[in-house]
Amino acid sequence: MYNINAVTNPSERQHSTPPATVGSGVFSSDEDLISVCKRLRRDIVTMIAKAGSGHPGGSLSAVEILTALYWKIMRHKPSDPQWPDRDRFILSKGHAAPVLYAALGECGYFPKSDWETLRQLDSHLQGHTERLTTHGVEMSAGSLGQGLSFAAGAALTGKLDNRSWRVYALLSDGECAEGQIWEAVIAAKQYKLDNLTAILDNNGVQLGGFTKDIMDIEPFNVKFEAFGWNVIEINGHDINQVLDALKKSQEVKGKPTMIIAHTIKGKGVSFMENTAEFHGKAPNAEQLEKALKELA
Ligand SMILES: Cc1ncc(C[n+]2csc(CCOP(=O)(O)OP(=O)(O)O)c2C)c(N)n1
Repeated sequence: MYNINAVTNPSERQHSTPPATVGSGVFSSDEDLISVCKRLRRDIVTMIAKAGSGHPGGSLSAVEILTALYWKIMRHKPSDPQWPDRDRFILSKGHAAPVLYAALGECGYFPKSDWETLRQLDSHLQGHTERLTTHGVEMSAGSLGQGLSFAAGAALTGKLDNRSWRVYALLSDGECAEGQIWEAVIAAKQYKLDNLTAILDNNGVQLGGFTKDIMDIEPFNVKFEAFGWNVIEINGHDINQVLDALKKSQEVKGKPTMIIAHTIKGKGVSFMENTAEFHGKAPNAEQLEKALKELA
């Protein structure tokens, strides 16, 4: 197990030597991405079931987005998580940590067996992401609304330092009720952050029900356009649409891009789809078996 030596004061935690699992190069894979997505979904439900708690719904909705980013779009080195020239991925919806842990584990940032320790006290895989303990995690998250500000700051840093790496940030629709998101939207346009691509996992469901019933923020497209962003709308479960949108965002000059990805919360597991029930609940043994059958 990847142990952080039971350091209890988070400020004392350090990255240990990265695991040399996939050589020293930039990650690349020719694997069929639809198979990768299925595998990530199986990883997610399995690790959450083992932990007995966690957030399957918003993890499953983002699978194609992370697969496109980590398998095809981003330049990153699992053997060197702090590689200065890496593209940065910011998971603003930190409760969806399992989808990021699944992608990072599959890419070789840490042994896959670490998933079994999800949410345990001495594990580096906490319920919400922690930058100082998990290889590949760029931002400690969990308090919604902060990730776009962090991403805009990173993108501005890249511009000021004249670096070619890009920043990708994943937001969620319920999260957009946070005012800080809109402050970041304004700032990213002001600083012409065309090295920033944000992706909105627009699954329409949050912790306690449908987003439109709790705080209706739609329509997103005209709002982001009015704030000066380039906006692309896609089906977030069509991997080719996700790839195309991400590539297009790399070509845009003078403004940031928001990809509104229409997704389904709990995608891939029938009884988790489009419901708040599995926002933050682990499947029991019987439900896990059913989920894995559906994801076979
Ligand atoms: C600032 C803040 N308020 C409330 C919460 C509690 N919370 C955790 S997840 C969640 C719902 C998130 O829904 P959404 O943003 O749509 O995410 P997704 O559906 O993609 O899981 C809430 C309210 C939080 N983590 N942070």
